[in-house]
Amino acid sequence: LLRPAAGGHRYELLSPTALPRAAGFLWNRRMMMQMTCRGYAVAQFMQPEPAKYAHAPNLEAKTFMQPEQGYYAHHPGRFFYVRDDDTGELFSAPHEPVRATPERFVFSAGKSDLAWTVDHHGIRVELVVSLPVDDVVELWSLRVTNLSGRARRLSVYPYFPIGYMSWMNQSAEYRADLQGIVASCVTPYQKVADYFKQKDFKDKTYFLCECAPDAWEAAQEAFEGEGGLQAPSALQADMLAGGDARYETPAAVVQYRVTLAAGAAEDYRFLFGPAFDDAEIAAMRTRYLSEAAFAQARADYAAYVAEGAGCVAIETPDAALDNFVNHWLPRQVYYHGDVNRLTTDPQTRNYLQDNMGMTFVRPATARAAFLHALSQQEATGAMPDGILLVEGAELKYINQVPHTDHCVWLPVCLKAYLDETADWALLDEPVVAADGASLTMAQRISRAMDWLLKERDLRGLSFIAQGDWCDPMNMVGYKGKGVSGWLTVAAAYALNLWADMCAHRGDGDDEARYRAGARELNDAANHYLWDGRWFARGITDDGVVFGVKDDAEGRLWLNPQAWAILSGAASATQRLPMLAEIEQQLYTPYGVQMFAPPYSKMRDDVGRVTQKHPGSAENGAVYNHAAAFYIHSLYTIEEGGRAYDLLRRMIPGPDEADYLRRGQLPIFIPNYYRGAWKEYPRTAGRSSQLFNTGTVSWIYRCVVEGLCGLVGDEAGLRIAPQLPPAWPGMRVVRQFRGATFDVTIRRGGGDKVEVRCDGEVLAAPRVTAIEAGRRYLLEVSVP
Ligand code: CEZ
Repeated sequence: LLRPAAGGHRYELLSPTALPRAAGFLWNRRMMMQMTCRGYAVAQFMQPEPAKYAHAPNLEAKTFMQPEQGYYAHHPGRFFYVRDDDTGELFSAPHEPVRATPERFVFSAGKSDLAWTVDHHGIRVELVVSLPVDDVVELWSLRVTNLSGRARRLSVYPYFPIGYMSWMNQSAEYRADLQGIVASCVTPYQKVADYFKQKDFKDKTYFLCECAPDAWEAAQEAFEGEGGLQAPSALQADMLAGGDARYETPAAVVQYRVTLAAGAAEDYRFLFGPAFDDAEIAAMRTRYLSEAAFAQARADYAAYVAEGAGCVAIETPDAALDNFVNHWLPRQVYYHGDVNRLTTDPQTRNYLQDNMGMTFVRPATARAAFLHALSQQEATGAMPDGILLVEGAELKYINQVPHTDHCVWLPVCLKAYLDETADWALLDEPVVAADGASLTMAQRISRAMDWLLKERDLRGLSFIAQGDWCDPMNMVGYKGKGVSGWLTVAAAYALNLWADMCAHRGDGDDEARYRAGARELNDAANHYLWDGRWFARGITDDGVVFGVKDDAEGRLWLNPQAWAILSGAASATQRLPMLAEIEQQLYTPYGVQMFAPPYSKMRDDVGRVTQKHPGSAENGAVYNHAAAFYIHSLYTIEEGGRAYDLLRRMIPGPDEADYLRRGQLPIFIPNYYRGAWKEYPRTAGRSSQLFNTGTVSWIYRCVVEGLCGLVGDEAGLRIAPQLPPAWPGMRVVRQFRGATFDVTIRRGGGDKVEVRCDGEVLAAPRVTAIEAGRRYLLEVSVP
């Protein structure tokens, strides 16, 4: 059904029906595309806001990537029909729309391309799509091979639906001068001001052919006719009719007639993408549409993706885990950090956490991002809801809703960066904000911490306004009184971390002040929110404590527990019942749920989270971001066994039943797997397929710092691996401050970690005076 290939660099899925929504994704700095194994595609590019060039007509909030994206016959996709011109027999690759049962099917997701091999009735179709590094265009190659042992007369028809572009103006035609189909539209608008914003939009979608086709059709309905997409009417005729689309829904279909001798093959290349005008289309053709240019673009793009290689390579008893950690996890971290999920106003918490991940890939990017974020700090010390990345960007959607947690992420993410780089000079960098005030980074973080201390009620608990980390928890505090239990302990954790950093900088007064603030927050949490066996999630505007044992729904929430562990609010005695209750109430075979039981109806003193489908997203799914916090917290209290168990459940597979249930390839972590394990067992474990998630930076950190236990400090590398109980050992190659650490970890007889460095026993498990460029051999024995 599924297997790694090319030493883990690729994953192959051998059925088009078993995991129908299984998909791979590609991105560059201007665009992204996600394609399912069956040929459906969601692609968007930045102009500068996300926009589409192949359209589905009926998506609400259509610039979002949707969880569990639904696909249907007319959904955008990239399809290739093949007809036997003698028998009329038809099939299509990758699988849609004909859905013929192939003799062989391989969907091969690579790091820098997606590929398919589909055999049907003696004909092999091989497809590859890749992207260039810095342009918005899909590079498609197609090879058709005759395996049937006799000559065949075929028609080959790429079919790239363009879809409903605009109710104002849309059309398409074949352009002999450009050798392809060009569709044009006017992005709809009504306000005059939008004309000026949109007049430079790329309102053309082109499909270019390297070799002139024999025929074409540009109108979707004319192509489909009465036959439907499984047997389009236009494919009943000998040749496509050469039609155009005049205020009709455009499609790009071309026909090649080819006679293939036994064993012979034919290659084709195509470009698909958006453009402003003909000149741009012609330029793209010149730049990319040749065998040599494709090869060069693929090599360049592969090199770009390879820059996101991360800082560890592991060899453990679990080969599937190794594949994921060595190849795919850093790729996903890099995607988030390098292109900020292709938004112009990332949520502040996302921006900071995505850059926390970048610390392990390219620390200079993280550094610049922390400074950039702080340059948008408000005069009050508050951080805005989103960080604007380009000139003219605006805070949109969720960023217009006031959330109160953004300051927390500053010390939290900085901690990982400082551990990795020891770049303490960063804190003395001047940062000028919009009001012209120039403060050092350290002063700005202090202001942010002061803001957190100020935004509390009389009990000392943190106000939630219209949300904290949990976006849709929008009605706990919209009247101005409600407080967040999670934010209270998260703020305490942030203050403690900042107090540590102040101490390190020799700033004793600040250290004392923030330490005292953290203590107050922790005390308040214990006083008002400890429910006997766990911490409550918050207190509503009307004074109702929720996330407590008497709640029939939303009884136990993971985040307050994870962060109470991190903040120190939870004593070792409190942790015992907490961990036990989490295991009992929240564990599923697919990971740990964000809370349970899920809400079945609106609770208007909690908010929109209760309206999501039970078990989906924040309403009691295995929300991986929340699970990652918990895993991280477990590593900090040396619960490595529990931590690893949950970390492993986050990755699909390796057994077939698990793949079928999740419906996803082990090439990314989705933002959630369905929860509601007790209420809706049939759908539990199903992947959201959404690869945008704050999870990955945390999981990478958990692997490096927790599992491998290779954490930096101001002068060296500390070594404290936390092997899962069943493992006899593992190997790690860790890049750290320019040096390479080749680490062999074995379970030894002792009762503490013992390290030999280049053969010599170290007095403590820590390597100092690290020399860049050197290779260190570490032999580590763990209890
Ligand atoms: O968005 C994420 C946010 O990007 O939800 C997380 C939050 O911490 C992240 O910053 C948890 O709430 O209903 C909503 O608005 C949702 O909150 C989504 O937009 C959610 C999506 O899952 C996108 O990844």
